[in-house]
Amino acid sequence: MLQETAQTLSADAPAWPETFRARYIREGFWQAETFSGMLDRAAERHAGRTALIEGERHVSYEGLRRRAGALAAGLRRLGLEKGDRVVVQMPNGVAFAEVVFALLRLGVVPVLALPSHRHLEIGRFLDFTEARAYFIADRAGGFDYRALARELLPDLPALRHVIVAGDADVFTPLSGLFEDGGVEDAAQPEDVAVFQISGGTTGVPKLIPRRHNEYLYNIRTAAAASGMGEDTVYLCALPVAHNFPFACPGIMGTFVSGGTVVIAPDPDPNTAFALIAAHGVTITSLVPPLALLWMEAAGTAEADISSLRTLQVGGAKLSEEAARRVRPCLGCGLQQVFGMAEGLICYTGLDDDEETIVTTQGRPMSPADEIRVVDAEGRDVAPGEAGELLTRGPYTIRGYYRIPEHNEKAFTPDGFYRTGDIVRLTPSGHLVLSGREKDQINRGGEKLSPEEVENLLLAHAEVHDAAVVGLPDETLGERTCAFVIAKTGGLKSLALIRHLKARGLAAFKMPDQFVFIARFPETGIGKVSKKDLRERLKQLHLSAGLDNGA
Ligand code: OOB
Repeated sequence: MLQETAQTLSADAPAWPETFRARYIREGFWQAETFSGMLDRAAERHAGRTALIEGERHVSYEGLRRRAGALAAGLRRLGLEKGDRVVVQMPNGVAFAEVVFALLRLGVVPVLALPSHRHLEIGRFLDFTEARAYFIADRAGGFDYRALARELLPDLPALRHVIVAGDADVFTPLSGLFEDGGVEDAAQPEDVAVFQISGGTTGVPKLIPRRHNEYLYNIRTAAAASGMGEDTVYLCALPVAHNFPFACPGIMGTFVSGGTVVIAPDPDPNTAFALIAAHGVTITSLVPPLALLWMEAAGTAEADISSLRTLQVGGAKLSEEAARRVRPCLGCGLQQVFGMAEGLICYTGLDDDEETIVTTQGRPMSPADEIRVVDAEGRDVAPGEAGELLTRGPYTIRGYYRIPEHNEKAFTPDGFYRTGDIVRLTPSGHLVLSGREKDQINRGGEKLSPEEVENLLLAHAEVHDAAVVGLPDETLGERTCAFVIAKTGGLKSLALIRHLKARGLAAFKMPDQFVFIARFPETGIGKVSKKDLRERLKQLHLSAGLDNGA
C-alpha cells in the first residue's frame, strides 16, 4: 500500500528520460541525497551554529534536526505516510521549517502554498492532490486561516487533519505533535519532495513536482552562484514558500552552506532594516517593487545596514534605472535573478562588470542548462535576436503533476520547457528579458492568469463580457485592469470586487482598476483571440490617455 501511493505519485509527475537521468547522475549533478540527509549532515557539521532566528528565538542546526524528527514521529502517529500529499500554508517562521523538514523525512509531499492564497486556490490544491492534511498558522497578516479551513472542510472528503501553529481552536495543535525519538528517513533521492506552484494557472492548478536530488542540486548550485558560506546571514523577507526565497538559494541554500537564516515577518523596510542591523545580515532577496521601496526608505533610515553585501532581485524585471541605484542607495551589490518554479535559474555573476549587472538578467547557473531562443515557428533565431526562451536541464521539470494534456503544449517533444518569456542573448551569454508570450500578468513578481479572473467576472449575473489586461505601472511593472461590458448601466466596481472576494480569489489577483465600456473594439473579419483583444484594449486605453495610473 505504502509503495503503491508513492509509485502512483511518480507516475503522475513526469520524470526525465533514462538517458538524461543516467547522464545527470554520471556527471555528478544528481547525487544520492535527500533533504533529511542534508539536514542531518548540516547538524553533524554545524551542530551548535544557529540555523534560524525568529524574534528572540535562536534555533541551532542540531535543534532544527531534533524538532523536525520529533514532529515527523508525531505526524506518523497521526497516520501520515509516504506518498501522501498535504498543503502547507504558513507564514515565515521556524514552524514552517520544522513542518517542511518533518514532511520531507516522512516522504509526505507538501504543496507549498502562499499565505496570500485564499479559498479558491487552497480549495483547488487540497482537492486536486486529495490532500490528507492542511497546515496553517492560526492568524497571520490580519487573516484567520482557521476560518478558511472551516469553510473548506465540508467539500474535502480526503482531508483528515487541519494542523495549526498557535491557537488551534477545534483543530489539531501543531505544538502537541512533537514526540520523543524520531523516525528513519523514508524518502529516496528521486522521490518528489515538494510541489511548487506555477504562476497564472488557467483553472486547474499547475503543480510543479520538485524531487529531492534535482532540487538539492538546484539549491547547491544557487548557493554557490550567490557566494554563500558559513558566514552567510540570509534575511528571509519574501514569503518563504516561493521558490526564490525557498531554494534559489534562499533558506535552503543557507542551510546547505551552514549559514544563518533570519526570519522577517514582513518585508517592510522598517522591519527588515532593524533585523539587518541586529543580526549582521549579509544577503537577501526581493522582488522589484520591494527593492524600490527599500531604496526609497534607505535615505532616511537610521538602522545600520552596512553588513548587507548582496541584494538579489528577481521575479519580475528590474528596470535598468532602478538597478543602477541599488549600490548608491543601499551600499551593497546587486545580483539579478531570473528564475522560474519550473526550474531554470539565471544569475548575474557577483564579479560581472557593472554594465552587465544592471542591464541583463543573468546567465543560466548550471553548465548543463540548455537554452534555445526560438521564433513563432520554433526555429532558432539569429544570435542576439529576440525570441521565446526554451529550456531543458538537470533541474528543469519535464512535466506538471497530473495534467498530461497541458504538458503536451508546455513542453516540446524533446523535453524543452516553453517558458513563454521573450529574451535575447548577449554575446557573453547573458539573457535580457524583453517581453512575454504567455497569457499571464506579472504584478510585481506575483503572477496571475487573465483568463482565471475573466471567468470569475463572467460568472457575475450582470457581466456581459470581460477582458483582463496588464497595464504598465511604475512600481509594480504591471497592474491589473479589468475591462467590463455590463448588461445594465448600474454595475459598479465595488460589486465586482465583492463578487471576486466572495469567490475566494487571492487579493493579488484582484484587478487594481475596472473600466466599464459599451463594447470591445472592432476586431475586423474573422475570429480574434482573447489575447489579441487584450492587447488591443491595452493599446487603445493607453493611446486614448485614459490611463490615469489609478
Ligand atoms: C520566479 O518564479 P515564478 O515561477 O514565480 O515565475 C517565473 C516567471 C518567469 O517565467 C518570468 O516570466 C518571470 O517570472 N521572471 C522575471 C524575472 N524573474 C522571473 N521576469 C523578468 N525579470 C526577472 N528577473 O519568479 C523566480 C523563481 C526563482 C528565482 C527568482 C524568481
